[in-house]
Amino acid sequence: MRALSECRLYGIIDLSYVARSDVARVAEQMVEGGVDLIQLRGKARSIDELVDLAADLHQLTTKSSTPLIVNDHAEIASHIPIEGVHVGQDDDSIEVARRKASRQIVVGKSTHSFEQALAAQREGADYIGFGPIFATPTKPDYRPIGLSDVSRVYAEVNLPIFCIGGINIDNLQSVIDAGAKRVVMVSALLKAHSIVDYARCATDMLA
Ligand code: TZP
Repeated sequence: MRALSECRLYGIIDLSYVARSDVARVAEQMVEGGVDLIQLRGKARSIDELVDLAADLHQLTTKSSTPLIVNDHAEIASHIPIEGVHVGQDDDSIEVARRKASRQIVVGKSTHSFEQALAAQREGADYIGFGPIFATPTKPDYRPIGLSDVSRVYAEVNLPIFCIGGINIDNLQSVIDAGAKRVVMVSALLKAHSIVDYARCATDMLA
């Protein structure tokens, strides 16, 4: 399985953008375009539905050694061999997520400030999301934090850091110029005319 340290582009299959029937096609295109790490995110979906979807998805992602992360529900990792879970500030702690998974998995955490990033490192996260950098329709209630803390967080937090929030091909260079080495894309990638071409362009820029 690909190590987190090798991951630059993180794609999220958010079920508010992708129909259930389209999940496999989207994942295949992400993999073909060079997305390094994939998350399944289904806010308000039942655990049973997410277990079913993640099980199918994992059969596909595992062929390319692409780690599959599931948002929020660590217990899913006790049912199927996904590689990790991602928790938010208001979700389970990292310790609880590890306990619920009941085996060794990757645990990532969303952070929305430099202080939260440091705290996530102390708490034992394996990686962090840092943002939203820009305003985003995917998380409309969150105030964007901008680019000013990006270089500081990369300098002082010794974890893989994925900048997230409103990132697309048009502003990606500004995020890289601010010091970012890894990013998450959700809506930009999912709404792209060609997910494969869009992801290839992003991975080239992040190389
Ligand atoms: N956490 C911080 S911003 C965000 C999440 C899940 C959404 C990012 O989505 P998009 O569409 O890439 O702005």
